[in-house]
Amino acid sequence: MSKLKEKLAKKIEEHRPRTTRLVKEYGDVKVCDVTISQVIGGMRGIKCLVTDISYLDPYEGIRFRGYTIPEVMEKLPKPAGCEMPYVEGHFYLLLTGEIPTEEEVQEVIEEFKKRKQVPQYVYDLLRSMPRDTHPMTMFSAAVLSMQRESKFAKAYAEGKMNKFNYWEYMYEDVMDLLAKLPEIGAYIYRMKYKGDTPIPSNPDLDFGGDFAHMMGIDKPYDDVMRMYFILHSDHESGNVSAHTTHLVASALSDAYYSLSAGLNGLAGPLHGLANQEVLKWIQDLRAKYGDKMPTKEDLEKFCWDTLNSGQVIPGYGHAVLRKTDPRYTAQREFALKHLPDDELFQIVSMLYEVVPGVLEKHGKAKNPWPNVDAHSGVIQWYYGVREYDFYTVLFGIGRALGVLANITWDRALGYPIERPKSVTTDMLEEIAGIKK
Ligand code: CMX
Repeated sequence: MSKLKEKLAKKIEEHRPRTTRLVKEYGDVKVCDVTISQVIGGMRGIKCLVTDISYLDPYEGIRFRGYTIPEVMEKLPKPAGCEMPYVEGHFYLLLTGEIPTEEEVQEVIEEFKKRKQVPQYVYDLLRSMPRDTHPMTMFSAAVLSMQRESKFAKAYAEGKMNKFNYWEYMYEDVMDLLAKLPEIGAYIYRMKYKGDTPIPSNPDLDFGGDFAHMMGIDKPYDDVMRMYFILHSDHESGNVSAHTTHLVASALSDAYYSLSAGLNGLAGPLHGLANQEVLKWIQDLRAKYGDKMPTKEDLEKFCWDTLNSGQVIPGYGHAVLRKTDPRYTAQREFALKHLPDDELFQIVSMLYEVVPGVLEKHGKAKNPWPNVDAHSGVIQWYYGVREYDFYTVLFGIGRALGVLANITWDRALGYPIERPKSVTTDMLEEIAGIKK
């Protein structure tokens, strides 16, 4: 057993009695009430999911295992000469709740190395798809196609497992799957946009470093991607990609089925696809003003044109956050250091000054501030990744770290199949006292 798995086994044993006790002794204690607007309005704010891996405060933003983004970036071990921490160390933190030592990070790197070989049939599948297929469709299909490798599904079919060791097979699938995602993502990119010139993996590199190498982009893109994967990893359990992955896994579907489903949710324009929408929107803005740098007044007018045509301003607003997303701020700080004079970055900075005021005047969005997606495309663009329909795949590789850590714990703690109850409109009208 790997040291990471051993550590996890110990943590799970310690944690299980807490969950059992809450259900057995305090199962009837109320957590919150539910209103009609929550029932109709996408369950917004209903407290009905459990995760200890991250927590999103509306005003502070995300904490991973209790650590803020600056704390994570400062405390996790980094590769020599690099600005950003190892992605493997962040995964260790998400899974165990502990900041790993350099040696513990190296063990995860070794684990991934052993598991990173992508089966040939995945490449064959990707190559058989029409080249204009959206990269998220390719990515999700690649993940799903590997379901035949699932150790959980195989052991379940053989009747080998009992409930208490389900998680061990889930862990194996999660590690196998995560190790392959950078190569699959980079392969899609090079096949689709770079004249079908995939670059083989370099086994001596870490998750972020190898991804940058396979994308064919020089330093500091490796640091960009370490930062990017860490920032996008987890945002507690209620967002569409995390919730979908959890929901599908709750039926004892394996990690391949579950992650593929979560990625399909991430591909929606109100969720992860917003990063491509932001770049598209900014390119439309630039096309409108030609070579001239737009003024703040131009930007304001462009925002109103978007809103008046019934569209949302991509990259702004959030279902939970009520301030600037600290994931936006972390990327802004990186851009201020590495690309302060970039024209696109300057437009993004001006938008930060203009959009919140416009959205406040518009009076609909509960949160007028930027989210993670408002900034991510600009940095990718600067380092040469200009095919913006690829951006959500980058989000997906990062998001996999969080959702896969979560479903490992879901299975360890025996969370049951998810099954909320629906009501009819007649029933709601009766509850509201409109109808007798
Ligand atoms: N531009 C215009 N209108 C917006 C808006 C925006 N950026 N954000 C919210 N609104 C509108 C909503 O469409 C809604 O309008 P209706 O009452 O007509 O339906 C109203 O304001 C209230 O919405 P809300 O409660 O503030 O926000 P929700 O929780 O319903 O939705 C989100 C959250 C992110 C989907 C929404 O803010 C949005 O569409 N933003 C733009 C897309 C985006 O950036 N998505 C990425 C989010 C981060 C991620 O998951 O990757």
